[in-house]
Amino acid sequence: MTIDLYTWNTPNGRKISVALEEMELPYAVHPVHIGKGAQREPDFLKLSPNGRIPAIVDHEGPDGAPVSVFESGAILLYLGEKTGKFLPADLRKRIPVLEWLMWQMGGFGPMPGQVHHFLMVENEQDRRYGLERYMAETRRLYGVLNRRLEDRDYVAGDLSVADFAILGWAWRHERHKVSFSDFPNVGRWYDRLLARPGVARGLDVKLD
Ligand SMILES: N[C@@H](CCC(=O)N[C@@H](CS)C(=O)NCC(=O)O)C(=O)O
Repeated sequence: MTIDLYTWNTPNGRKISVALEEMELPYAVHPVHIGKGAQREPDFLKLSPNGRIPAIVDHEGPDGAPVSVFESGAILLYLGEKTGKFLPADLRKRIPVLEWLMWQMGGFGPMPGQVHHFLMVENEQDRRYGLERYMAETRRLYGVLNRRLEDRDYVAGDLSVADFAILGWAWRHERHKVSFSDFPNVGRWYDRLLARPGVARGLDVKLD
């Protein structure tokens, strides 16, 4: 049965369309126009109480009854559990997937997100302060990722939901002014992912 995906054309939204495509799950996109405040409408808040996209409704939940999930990291883990794809069952193998997924959710998203914000701030002094702080942290995180990818193809063993989570933000590297020429292992990982038809479909599908 089709999964309802409530989303918008943003990094956190793209993580889920990529995962759904790669997992070959049927889904229907319901655009939530965050520029017009649709994320604060009462019906959407019932699914996503934090008022942020993405959220999903799976009409065939764990016990066969519908279930809704918000927070992109929770959605990725749910879909991985549901399908048995891109999330190892073995605990030792799952640990790095959880580590790199949490690393993305806690830093490699919030930090470049602040760069996107401060790039639009009009006051020169405020913009400079914000950009200095958050660009430095964003570049530090790209450095961490670049070192991690020095001797491996994917961040946590086999291709996993952690790669999809990180990809959502790396997909916007130009917007937060990062060049892959400074982080060549990240660039190779990015090209490897984009060469996958499922990833390409997930990044292309219309979300707005
Ligand atoms: N931690 C949340 C963050 C979600 C998030 O920040 N979504 C943004 C779009 S990428 C949003 O809905 N923004 C609307 C707003 O800020 O009001 C997740 O990963 O799902």
